[in-house]
Amino acid sequence: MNTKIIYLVGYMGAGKTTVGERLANLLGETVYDTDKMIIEKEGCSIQDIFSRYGEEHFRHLETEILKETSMLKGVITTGGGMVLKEENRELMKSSGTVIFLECNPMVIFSRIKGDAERPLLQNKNEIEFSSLYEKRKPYYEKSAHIIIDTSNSSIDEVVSEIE
Ligand code: SKM
Repeated sequence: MNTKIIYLVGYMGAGKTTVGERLANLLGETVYDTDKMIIEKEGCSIQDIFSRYGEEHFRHLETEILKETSMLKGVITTGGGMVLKEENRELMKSSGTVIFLECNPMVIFSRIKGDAERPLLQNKNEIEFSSLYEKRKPYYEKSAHIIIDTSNSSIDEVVSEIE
């Protein structure tokens, strides 16, 4: 397995960013977050990109950023929809180790509901949010070398399991 890069994939709110930062710290590596990189490069929020140019344009930017990060070394935390394109799944799998942070969508929903910076969360109730997760789950699973269930674990437990 290629461990030059550790990719964290999973649904929005699963804890990828926090786990990624702690993990990178522990390993003495740099952490890169694809959502943050897109925001910096485009100079506007993800919410703005979605509303001005649409989701498809965002997905294109996401793939471009992934290509850049695949040349780096470190921990890469990915947007919740990164696994949707086969091209992205293949690139991650061939350039690093992909870890899926599995989670219970009901638990996540209660934590992140109302977050205006998550366009795909807007106007969704708990059932719709969970059903989007169920639709995506096969893609997270397909993309991953390792699956870690985070539903009943603390951030520290997840980080030490990965370590
Ligand atoms: O990448 C962002 C964006 O809001 C889309 C997304 C998704 O499709 O689940 C998750 C976020 O990380």
